[in-house]
Amino acid sequence: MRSFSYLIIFLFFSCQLKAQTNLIDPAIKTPKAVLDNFMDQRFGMFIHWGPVTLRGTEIGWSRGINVPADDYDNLYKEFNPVLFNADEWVKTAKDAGMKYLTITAKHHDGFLLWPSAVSDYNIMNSPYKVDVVGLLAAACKKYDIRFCIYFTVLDWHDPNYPFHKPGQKNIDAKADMKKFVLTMKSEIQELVNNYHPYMLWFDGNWESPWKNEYGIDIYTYIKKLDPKVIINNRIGANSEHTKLGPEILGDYATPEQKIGALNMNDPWETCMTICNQWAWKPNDSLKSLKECIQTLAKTAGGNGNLLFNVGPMPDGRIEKRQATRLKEMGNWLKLYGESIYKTKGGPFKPNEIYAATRKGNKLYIHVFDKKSNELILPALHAVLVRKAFLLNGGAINYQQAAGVITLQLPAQLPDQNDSVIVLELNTNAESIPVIS
Ligand code: JFZ
Repeated sequence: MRSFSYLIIFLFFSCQLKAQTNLIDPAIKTPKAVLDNFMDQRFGMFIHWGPVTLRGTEIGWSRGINVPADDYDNLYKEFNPVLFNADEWVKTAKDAGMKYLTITAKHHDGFLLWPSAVSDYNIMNSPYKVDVVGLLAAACKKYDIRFCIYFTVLDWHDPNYPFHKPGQKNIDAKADMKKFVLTMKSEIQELVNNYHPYMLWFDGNWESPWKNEYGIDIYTYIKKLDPKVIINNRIGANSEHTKLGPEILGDYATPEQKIGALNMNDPWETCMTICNQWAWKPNDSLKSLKECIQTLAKTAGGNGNLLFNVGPMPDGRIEKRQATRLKEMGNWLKLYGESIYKTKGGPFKPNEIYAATRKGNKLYIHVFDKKSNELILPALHAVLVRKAFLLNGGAINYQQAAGVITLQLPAQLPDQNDSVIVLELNTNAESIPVIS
């Protein structure tokens, strides 16, 4: 009897394991080399945009809350962003040192920024009548920026989706999820076939109508259209976006509005707004340059990417102050980019004083703040510092005793936001285990 129950338990767990590891056929999962390439980019531009900018409220979330649904759903009839210039947006990303760009082709309000044969609720029925997604894809190609597409799962506008506004609890009996998933697939087919995105950034997967089986179906479908497309971890029925694992669908984790934790195994990308709101809001508070640069350095220090969001205005332009802030980040990256792009994070955990990145035999210490004349780093055993110097500057005096590295900081740090000290090691910095 006893061994029988063990058998049952064993069978139960092995079935679970099988179900988990077989979520997606390993033969079609995005190859590691593709994801490694994605993680080398480190910095991308997120763009939240649509007719809702005419009201200055949050995209999707304000529908039926701050803006009556009927008003919201008719905004596209006035949406005429005549100053939109795809090249200018992409140049703004390029000058910021960004390597990829992700546009909200479809957000929770269901409006499509591309000419679609699937739904009339699209940009060609606005007075503007311009293929925003297509022009951005072309501009990205021109400036060598990888083009990515945000696509929502939940759609509060579609009658076939059971919820029609944020927080709704009662299911619309007239909704039809099977038809809804078919619509999604047709839209995704248009996007993948016409614009060849590097990545699809799904979102809105946390409401109860969405099931893992739909996510598996969509992931598999995309891979048939283009095996190389990268897919984030918001396509299965999970609401925990910071995690990755065999039970979670998708290629990389997506912590939101917070810097992800140091992780040398799972690829991740933090998405964060340059102001507070995702979509444009007049006079929204803008992050300081210090916060912007340190966010990027702490993200790289945790071995992740930063997808930094701007919300262009209803006339089609990115706000001058947002573009200026991005340019300032780009200026910093021109000097210090070596310590960000194509690096790994760690081995130290990022904190308020410093973060570390590494490449080859170099360890880059990003110094945020000078609390005293010395910066003491945790012990690195069996690793010797051969040389220490400021990136773009002179030598740094240091001692190393029992592994502990003590750096003598200059009287004044050369960069008030992030000064980088390079430590040349006697070994490959990338193989040092994480110091916890
Ligand atoms: C989601 C979107 O809803 C948001 O509009 C934006 O596009 C961002 C990048 O992703 O953010 C979320 C996700 C989950 C919740 C709220 C916002 N939630 O569960 O309350």
